[in-house]
Amino acid sequence: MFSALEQYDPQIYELIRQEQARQSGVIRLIPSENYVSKAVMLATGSCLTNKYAEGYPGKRYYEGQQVTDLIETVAIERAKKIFKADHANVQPYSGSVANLAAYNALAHPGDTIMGLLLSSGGHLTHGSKGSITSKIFNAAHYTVDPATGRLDYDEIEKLAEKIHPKIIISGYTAYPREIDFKRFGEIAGKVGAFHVSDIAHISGLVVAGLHPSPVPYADIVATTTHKTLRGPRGGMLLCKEEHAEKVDKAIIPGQQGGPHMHTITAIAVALAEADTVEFIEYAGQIIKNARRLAEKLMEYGFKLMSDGTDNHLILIDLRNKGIPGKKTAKALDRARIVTNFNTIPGDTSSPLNPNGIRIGTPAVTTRGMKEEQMDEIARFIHTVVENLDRESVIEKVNREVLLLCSQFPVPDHFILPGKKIIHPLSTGQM
Ligand code: DSN
Repeated sequence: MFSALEQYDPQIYELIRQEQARQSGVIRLIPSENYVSKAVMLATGSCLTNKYAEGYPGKRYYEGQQVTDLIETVAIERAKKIFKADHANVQPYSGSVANLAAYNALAHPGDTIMGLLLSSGGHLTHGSKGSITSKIFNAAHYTVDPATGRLDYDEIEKLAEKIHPKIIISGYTAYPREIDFKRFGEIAGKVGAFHVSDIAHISGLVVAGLHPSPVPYADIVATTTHKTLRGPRGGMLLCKEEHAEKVDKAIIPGQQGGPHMHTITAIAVALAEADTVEFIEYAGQIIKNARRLAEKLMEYGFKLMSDGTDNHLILIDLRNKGIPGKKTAKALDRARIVTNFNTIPGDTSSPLNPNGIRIGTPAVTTRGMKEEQMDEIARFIHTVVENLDRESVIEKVNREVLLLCSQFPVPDHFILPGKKIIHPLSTGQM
């Protein structure tokens, strides 16, 4: 397949190789990113990309579904099994679409949805200003306790009692602590709200049994499939039987047309991979790595949101260092350490230049890195942060990172044939 690509479109082939070299030659700490297996990659690039399949297995609007029906049914059954859910819909194109469909299944335009504020770690689609979710619905937000950086369930309950939302959203994009989904279910029950849980970040930890599952306590659970779950880029909805029909209708005809069958095929593969002892070990190592990285960063004087982590994610509050997040993320990138700048709770700066950096361990753990390498990564981050404007120091870290990357190669299917590329990123280029 790749030689055909090289032959027909050498320009794109070369760009893919450059991205492959980049992914191989940097420490990827963006907590929502990962490296998929060869099997997932193959399924994503398979002939299923050629098929339209509007509808659901056994109820399609196009003929020729002899195989697609079987594949989607396998994906649904695997999702139901590993998440212990009554019903699964594997068609959402992404987490954003999945969230919107969950709201549309349970609420009407103008109803109130209540989620965590973006700057406290919520997602855009949890009713953030600028998102279509805040235009369709009346959005209200809770925050984390600024003193502890943690959810304050009593405050969440008080707000819910005051505003009586139609939907309460749990699950986050930048929250490093365990979530009490049972309590959310109780709060929702008390005020007559539905409970939607967005576990895009932690779904891999949930299926591994290393984070409590919201499935018993939420009306609908939404997730992406490519973060800790380590599948292709896609989305999924899980729900109780009573909401199954509404959920399916919210996806099609509600929001989507033809499902991306190549993605659903790869989701099926990823769900089988997640149902293994090896995956549980992987998920456990993600958490061990994140804890170790957090501890080491704190030893270097970094202030972390909530003083640590329970999951795969760490939010660094840079205010005590007196440096902005964007400048720090750019300097780290020049040192081959890829992060994203992020708001932190109570941040008064613009989201385009906030005071935090968000990092996580799913991708480096897939490369086989363990606690010892987390110590090195913490040292690299400390060195860069203490020397933001000293390019010679950043260049030295850059070389050390490249050496570390070479000792923990990316999965071998990443390597497309051709002349070896060293990712060209170096000091001063960004
Ligand atoms: N963009 C994802 C993340 O990085 O958390 C959420 O959609």
